[in-house]
Amino acid sequence: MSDLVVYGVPLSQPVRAVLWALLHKNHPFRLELINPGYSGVGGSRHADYLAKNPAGTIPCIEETDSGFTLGEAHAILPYLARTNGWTDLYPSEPKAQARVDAYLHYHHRNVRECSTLFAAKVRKDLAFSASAQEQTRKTIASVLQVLNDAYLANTPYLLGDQPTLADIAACVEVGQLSAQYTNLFDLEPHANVVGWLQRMQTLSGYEQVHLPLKELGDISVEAPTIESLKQANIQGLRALRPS
Ligand SMILES: N[C@@H](CCC(=O)N[C@@H](CS)C(=O)NCC(=O)O)C(=O)O
Repeated sequence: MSDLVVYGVPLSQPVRAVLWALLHKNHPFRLELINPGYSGVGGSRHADYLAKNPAGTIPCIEETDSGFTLGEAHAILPYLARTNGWTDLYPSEPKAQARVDAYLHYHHRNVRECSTLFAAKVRKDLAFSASAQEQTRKTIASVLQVLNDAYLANTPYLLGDQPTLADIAACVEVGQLSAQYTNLFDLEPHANVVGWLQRMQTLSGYEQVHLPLKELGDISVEAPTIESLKQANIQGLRALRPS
């Protein structure tokens, strides 16, 4: 079997989605650290990395035997599912599969906005104005309503009785905001979302990929230091190593 390399850092949401799916399916991989937004060696904007993923973002995967590389978490997850037969997470029945795809497309510029609040605290190199953050909060509020009142109105998971790639992608975004982790948004008014997040905690791999967030803790009042971000990523990396 080809060795699989995942490029990224454990604190990144789309990286965590890919790692979680791999851990859940007991699929071997190696995480190689790539710093998001950094143009030096080991950064996502360095020429060596851009040759693997022209978007300059993490995650990216590489299959060592063929040299095949692929960026974009929502291309990576279905690719891994298709090539490894993960039909529980990504059903092969066309209509059920299309529903997962629809969520994965909806996610961007909607659920993914949860990370803008996170980035505003941790990415000192990016400037997020107060009005932009206010707009982000409005988007998150309306997204939570869609998840709560539509996706999760009648089912325990977003698309039915079992978790799929859609749940993994959504959980890494929404869950990070909870009081248990960064405490950046009040999720409590959305009971279906809160119940779903609790159910997602029982999915294998959850603990490992959420360890860096636990390490980081509440960042709602005080933005984390570079050192605490580094420590959180180190703890996240340790959690992925076989004991
Ligand atoms: N659409 C991409 C987004 C990935 C993304 O935004 N990753 C961030 C880290 S969480 C990144 O690499 N940022 C690099 C930069 O800001 O230059 C995906 O889902 O894979």
